[in-house]
Amino acid sequence: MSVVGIDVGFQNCYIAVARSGGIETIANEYSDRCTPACVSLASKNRMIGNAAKSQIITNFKNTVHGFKKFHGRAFDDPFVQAEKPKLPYSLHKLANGNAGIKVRYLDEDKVFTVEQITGMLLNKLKETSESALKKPVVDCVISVPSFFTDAERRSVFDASQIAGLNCLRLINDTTAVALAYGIYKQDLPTPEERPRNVVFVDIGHSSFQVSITAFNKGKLKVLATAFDPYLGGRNFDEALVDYFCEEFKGKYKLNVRDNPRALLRLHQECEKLKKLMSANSSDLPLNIECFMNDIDVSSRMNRGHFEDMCAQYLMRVEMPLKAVLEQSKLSRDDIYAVEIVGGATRIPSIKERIGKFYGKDVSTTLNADEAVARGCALQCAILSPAFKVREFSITDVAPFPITLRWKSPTEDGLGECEVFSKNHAAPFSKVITFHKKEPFDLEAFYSSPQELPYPDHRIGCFSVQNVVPQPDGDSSKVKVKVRVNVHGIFSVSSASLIEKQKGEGEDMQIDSEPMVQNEGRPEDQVRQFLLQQLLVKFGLGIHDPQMMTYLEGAAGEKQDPAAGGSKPKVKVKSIDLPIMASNIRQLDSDVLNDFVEYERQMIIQDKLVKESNDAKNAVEEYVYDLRDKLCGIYEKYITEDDSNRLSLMLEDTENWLYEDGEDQPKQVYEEKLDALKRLGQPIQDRHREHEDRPRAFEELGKKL
Ligand code: ATP
Ligand code: K
Ligand code: MG
Repeated sequence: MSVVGIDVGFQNCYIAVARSGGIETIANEYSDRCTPACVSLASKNRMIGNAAKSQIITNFKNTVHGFKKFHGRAFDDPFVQAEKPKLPYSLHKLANGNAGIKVRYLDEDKVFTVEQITGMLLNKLKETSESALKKPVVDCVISVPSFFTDAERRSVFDASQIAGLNCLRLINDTTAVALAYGIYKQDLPTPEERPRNVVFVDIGHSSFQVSITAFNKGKLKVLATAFDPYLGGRNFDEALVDYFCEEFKGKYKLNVRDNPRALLRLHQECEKLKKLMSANSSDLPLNIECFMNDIDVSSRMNRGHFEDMCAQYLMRVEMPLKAVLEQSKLSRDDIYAVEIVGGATRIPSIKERIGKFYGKDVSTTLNADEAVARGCALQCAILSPAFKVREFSITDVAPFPITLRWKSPTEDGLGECEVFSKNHAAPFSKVITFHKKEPFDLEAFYSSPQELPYPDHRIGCFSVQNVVPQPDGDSSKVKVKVRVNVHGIFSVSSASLIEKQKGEGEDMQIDSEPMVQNEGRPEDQVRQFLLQQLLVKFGLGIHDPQMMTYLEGAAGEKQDPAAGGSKPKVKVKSIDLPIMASNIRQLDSDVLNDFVEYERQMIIQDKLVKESNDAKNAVEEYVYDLRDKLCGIYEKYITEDDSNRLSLMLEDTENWLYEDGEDQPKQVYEEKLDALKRLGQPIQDRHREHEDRPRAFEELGKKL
């Protein structure tokens, strides 16, 4: 079994794998450890990663990038609407209201969901890891921003399934970084000692995340997380683009915003300039040849000016740093180190502000680009039964509080209970007891919409079915298990009805106030989750709520904590109740299956195109090679007549390659190559024989 960690960035993706020597970040076929989060659709095939990035300008309408934050979002979502005018490709409202991506593919208009696009990207990353490991890759751990809500997480998870991956955990970026930091540390305090508190800051292309994590030997516990989901390196690129657009309007009378190609080029140049300014505080040039209307443009910029231009963004750096410290209830003196990762932390002014806020120099112990992927691979190794790693327990947090609401017959209609408070440990399960005579619905939602970086605070509705009164007409005790699972996804995962046995004299309150009990250690959920994964492998879909019930029944409820305590134990019979989930934002299983199948077809199509291209290149190479040799080393081994005839044929083939032979199936090229080889091979053989003869004599001489 392979162990793979994937950092799916807004701009850059990294893969790390576990090998016997340890965790290793791997390079793709371009010897690049970074694979751009970019997918380009064309009339014959798709290009993904580096190949797609080179299409950004030439095929701008069909080259998709900057899509990570469309996961789980509606077309009408304010964030999506704000992004739309900035995108070189089109968005389209899907039947379910989600944002789809409209492109031309195989000479047809086609709308892909963001799950499909990320699925394509993940599939590429899967292939890259397969060629590095030289074996199939299925199990993996994928990173997501810590502020991703249920809908966004479910959407990324669906994407992983489209790519044929078995995602063992969606792990928060900063938690992956914390794991990469802590697992090899030999000098962590013992569990009895005060923990070592470390701040992790990750500022990427699109967002800013920070966590404070407490380490002891063998474990890490995230204390709090904070974020600015809309602050990242791209804001700084955009500030430069805005500035130069304005300047070129006056200086060259150019309306750059009307020309998507020029605008994309300016973006690329501004990003380069931004990076140069991180290393250099002097005046730097910006030159773009043939920028628009055959005009060359040039300008200058320096760090001081740049920082003034970006003051509004630089000002925002402090807020998450402050928020996370407050939530953790620690003081600056309690912080052992501030570790920074993510490309945008290389901006000197950002780095400086982070250090200044915590009153210490920031540390760059970790590889700023690869730490997330490495942490993912470590988590995958821990979860994989096939791999032996140091025991390390990870406790994350649920960043947004979650509330359940239900209809209550007694009160003014509604009952409500916050089941997970802000920064509650996760993964985690709880059991809530209801007293009910009939089936009931539980509405789950995020309790504080104002702090949610997502426009809809509803999570979903969970109907607890088959609830009946007790034979004596009393309400039944219904135990409902709610959980935030290893992916950070909430669900009402199981319910059971506790049947009163004869002789039980307990007073049942007809009361909808739930009793909340903490149940089990968080690690239990991981075990349950692995069991679930196992069942998925045996073909049981995880979209089936019935199965969820079965799973919980199989793995949980080893003992009933409510039955313990000082009261005498009463015999109870518990009946599992089915739960129907609705309004959950995830793909229906039949849609998902269609996408899985479609992805497979696209892979086959890409492979066909690649094979035919390779076969075509082989013909071309053979033509050039043989022609060279006919006038060179083969000259003595062919008659002039034959040579002329063959040359003519080579010329015909070359012309054919540019005309009718431009785009043919693989076999046509293979036949062409065979026909040429039938003529070329005898010449080559005669040449080789002649070359070998003196050598053979020499060898013979040596032996004699
Ligand atoms: P996200 O984490 O938001 O999903 P990501 O993981 O793709 O995005 P990173 O790869 O961490 O992002 O960082 C990319 C950003 O860092 C880009 O904006 C890039 O321009 C910026 N960056 C990289 N190197 C430098 C540098 N030397 N100076 C300034 N910015 C840089
Ligand atoms: K990244
Ligand atoms: Mg990132």
